[in-house]
Amino acid sequence: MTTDSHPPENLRRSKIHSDEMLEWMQGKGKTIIIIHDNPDPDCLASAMALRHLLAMKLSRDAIIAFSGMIGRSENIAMAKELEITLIPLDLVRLDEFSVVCMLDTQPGTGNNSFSPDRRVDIIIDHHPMREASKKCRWVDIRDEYGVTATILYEYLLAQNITIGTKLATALFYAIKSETQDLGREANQPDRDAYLRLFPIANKRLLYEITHPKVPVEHFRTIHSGVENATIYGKLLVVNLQKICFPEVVSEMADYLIRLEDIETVLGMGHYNDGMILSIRTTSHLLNAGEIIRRLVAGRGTAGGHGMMAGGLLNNVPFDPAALKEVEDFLTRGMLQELSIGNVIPRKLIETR
Ligand SMILES: [Mn+2]
Repeated sequence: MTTDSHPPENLRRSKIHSDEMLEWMQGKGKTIIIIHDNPDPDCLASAMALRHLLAMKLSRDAIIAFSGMIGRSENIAMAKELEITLIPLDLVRLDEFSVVCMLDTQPGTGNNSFSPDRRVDIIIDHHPMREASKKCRWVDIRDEYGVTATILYEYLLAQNITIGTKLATALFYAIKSETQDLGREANQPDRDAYLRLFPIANKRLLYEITHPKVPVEHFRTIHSGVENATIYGKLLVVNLQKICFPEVVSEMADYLIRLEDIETVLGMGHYNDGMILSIRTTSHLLNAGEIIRRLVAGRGTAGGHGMMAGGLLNNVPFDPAALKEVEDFLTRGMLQELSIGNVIPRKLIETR
């Protein structure tokens, strides 16, 4: 709690930016909030918060649109328990909207399905700024933040808007999951938001979200992940082969990075016509986002931050030879990036 009469710099920035943005939106018509494909807790909570802000300040009901699917059981539970209404982007008539907002992603990044030729008015994100984003009208990109939801939390605070228990739970869970309880890439504003939201978050709902029932595929994926993991010194590479939903690759990367002596995990899995990729690292000397962009250069799209990143390799046919070729090519790239030479690969689990 700030007792000082001058709020910290970040809150002042949130106040000025949200004031001006809301003022600009005053006379405008229908509003759409676009989040990234295969939504995660951060973009879900951010969208819920922006929708609430617009309802309270402008009496405007915005719609939240996404593409892909929600596959991870925790995220399905979050959308259900917190009643977050989402509309598939393909079902939306985009010409009806006069204000387009994009959250936790930016135009043309490859992780949202909004045509890069269309106008975006508002971007709120914590990924590094893209060239194309600079021409949008309202851009609030803070790549020093661990979570986009923290920025939206600050807007609500700055605008004196009451945060109900479901919204508080959503924002709290977004910060909790994205930063792994403030342990990963969290900054002071994320810590402040987490601590202030904790008392108002509903603990029973939080429990439902963090302990969902999971389908048998979850255990099959753990099985195949453990069986298909190869260790190259401090690097672990896991090829999950065919996956049922995209987020499972990052989920397994988070699971396997806990292995002793492993510093970096490269995960991959085949989905639709491509290969979903995820990198996790505990090394502060590496930048996962830059590494993954170099790995997929010319063959797909990728992005991320220092310790976590994701990407997609396009046009990978589903056959064992092609999957092996992709795994070998990415592994070579990773070994080069991490300057690992002359290492004898070994399986995580030797099977007979
Ligand atoms: Mn995020």
